[in-house]
Amino acid sequence: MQKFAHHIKEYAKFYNVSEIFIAITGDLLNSDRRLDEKLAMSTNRAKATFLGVHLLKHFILDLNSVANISVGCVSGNESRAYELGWVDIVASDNYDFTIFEMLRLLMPDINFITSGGLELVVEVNGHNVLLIHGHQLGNMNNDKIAKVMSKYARNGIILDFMMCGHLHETKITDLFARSSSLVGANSYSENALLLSSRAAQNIYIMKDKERHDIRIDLQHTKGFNGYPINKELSSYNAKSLDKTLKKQTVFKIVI
Ligand SMILES: [Mn+2]
Repeated sequence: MQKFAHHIKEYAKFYNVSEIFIAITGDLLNSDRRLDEKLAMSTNRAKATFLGVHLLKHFILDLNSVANISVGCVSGNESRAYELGWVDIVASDNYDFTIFEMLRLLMPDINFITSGGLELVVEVNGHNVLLIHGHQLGNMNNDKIAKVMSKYARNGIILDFMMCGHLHETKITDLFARSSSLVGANSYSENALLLSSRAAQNIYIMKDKERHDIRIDLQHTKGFNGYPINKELSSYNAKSLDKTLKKQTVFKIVI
């Protein structure tokens, strides 16, 4: 995230940007309903929620040092608290919504926008942009994208652009873009979906009538130490590389 913020700030300077909209497209937390996920989890959902809030707070403040910030959020499928749902009351029973609302409480000077559900349309510098997680979009081919666009057109909203995530692999086209994941591939995307991918995120520069889409590679983080959350990591008892290496005996008997 810190590396991503570094590159956002570089592009913001290059394009003389004064407003940044952070689009959170869901799945801030992984699910723990499958055995694979249980074995790979670093901590439980409640603790991961707070760690997510701490990390995103640092990220937002970092970007806020160069521009005004708005944040939008939709819910994903993995981050659901209970069941995957399609009505807002079920869709918002989701850790994405929880993390987003905690950030809103923590940061009253930042503009937070959510529909509380699975889709959100935001006008960014004249571009009508749909935020959607992507589990609704199947293989995300052009037919699916056109269907979503026509659904909105029937309600009088002409979408200029759609952005999503979900598949952990970058795809950028003229009217639709998907971000990879900050964590890169996971076992599901790599071994079940057979998608080879790298940690990456996208930046979209919205100019008056044009858009520049940029993929930022985040696979390697050399030179970045990360945001200072060591205190929170230990208080929320997350698994760390250190903890897996250091085995301490409870009682030391010295003779
Ligand atoms: Mn997902």
